[in-house]
Amino acid sequence: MKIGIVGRPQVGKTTVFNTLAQSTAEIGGYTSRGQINLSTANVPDERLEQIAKISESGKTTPATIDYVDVAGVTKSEMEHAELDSGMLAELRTVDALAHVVRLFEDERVPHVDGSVDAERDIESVALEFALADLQIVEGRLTRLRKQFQNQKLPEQQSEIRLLEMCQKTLEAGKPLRTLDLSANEEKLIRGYGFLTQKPLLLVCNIGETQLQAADEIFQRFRKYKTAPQTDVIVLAAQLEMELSQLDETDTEIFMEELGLHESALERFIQTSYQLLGLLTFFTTGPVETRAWTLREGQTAVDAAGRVHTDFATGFIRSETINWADLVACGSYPEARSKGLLRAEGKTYQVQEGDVLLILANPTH
Ligand SMILES: Nc1nc2c(ncn2[C@@H]2O[C@H](COP(=O)(O)OP(=O)(O)OP(=O)(O)O)[C@@H](O)[C@H]2O)c(=O)[nH]1
Ligand SMILES: [Mg+2]
Repeated sequence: MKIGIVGRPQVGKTTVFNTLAQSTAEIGGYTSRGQINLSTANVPDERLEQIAKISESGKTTPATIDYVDVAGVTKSEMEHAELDSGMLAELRTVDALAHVVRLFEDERVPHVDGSVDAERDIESVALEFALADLQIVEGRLTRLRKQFQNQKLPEQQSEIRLLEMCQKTLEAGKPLRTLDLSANEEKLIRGYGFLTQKPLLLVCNIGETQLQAADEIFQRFRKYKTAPQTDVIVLAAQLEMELSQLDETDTEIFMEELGLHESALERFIQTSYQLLGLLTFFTTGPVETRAWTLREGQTAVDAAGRVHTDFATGFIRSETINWADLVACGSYPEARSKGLLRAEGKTYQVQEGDVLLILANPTH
C-alpha cells in the first residue's frame, strides 16, 4: 500500500511523514517543487511475535506501507504542466491520499493565505486536484474523439461515455470518488490515476495546546466522513514526531501524561486500513512468520498469490486458523486435535487475523 501525503504549504506534511515513516526528513523550510520524500515503514503488529513463538520462526516480517511526501499544493499551480512530471505523476501512483489540514496556530509559521482556516484549505486542495483531473479528462477526450470520429468501436465509445461522465462530475465540483462505477468502468479509468478518485484521509494537524479539544475538533470535521471513501483523523503531528523519536519507556511516560492511549502511527494505520478495506493475514513456519495485506473480500487464492504466484496457480487448499485460536492452543498439533484448523478452498474469503498454511501443487 502506498499513501501520498498532500496539503497546502507549511501545514505539517513532512512532520506527519516523519512520524509515520519514522524518518527524519527536513522540516520547516518550504519543501521545494521537485523534492519528493519516499519511505517504506513497517506496520507494527503485536500478533507477529506471538505467532512466531508457535512455529519457533527464525524471523518475523511485518507488512509495510510506502509513504510519499510532496511539496505543498498552491492555488492554480496544479495547472502548470511541469508539475505533472514530478509531483502529480508520483501522486497518481498512490492508493490513497492523506490530506494534512493545519489547525495549529503558530505565529512563527505563517500560512500562505494569511490565516488558519481548515475548511478553506480542504476546499482549495480539492479544487486543485479536480482541476488536475479535469485537465487529463479533457485532453484524453479530445484525442479519443479525433481518433475515432468516423468509427464506432464499442470499447472507445464506452471510454468516451465514461470520461464524459467524469467531466460532468468534476465540472459540478464533485470528486470522482462519488461516482458509483462498475468493476469494468473502474478498470477502464484506473490507468489515469485520477486524484479525486483515490480514497481520502483528512489528517487534522492540531497543536499541543489543542489536545484537550481533540474530540471537539473531530466532531467539527465529522461531516467530511459522510462523503464516499473519506475519513478523518485528528493528531498533533509535531508532538507525535517528537514522541516517536524518544525511546520506548520515555514515549510511554509522556503518552500517559498527555492522556494519549494510542500513538498517531497506530491510529493512522488503523484508519487507513478501514478506509481502503484492508485486512492482515499471516503465514508462519520455522523460517519466518510474516504479515501480509489483502483487500476485504479477497480469497484464499488471492492470498496464495501474494505469497507466491505459483501458489495461486497450483492452489489446492489452505489450512486456516484464527491467530488468537492458534496462540491459545500453543501448537499446530493441539489446534488440529481441537478441530480448529479448517481446510478452506479457493473461494474462501480470508478474514482479518487468519493464519494460512497454503498447500499448492508444485508442478503447476
Ligand atoms: N506549533 C506547531 N508547529 C508545527 C506543527 N506541525 C508542524 N509545525 C511547524 O510547521 C512548519 C512546517 O512543517 P513541515 O512539516 O515542514 O510542513 P510541510 O507541510 O511539509 O511544508 P512544505 O513541505 O514546505 O509545504 C515547521 O516549522 C514545523 O515545525 C504543530 O503541530 N504545531
Ligand atoms: Mg514538506
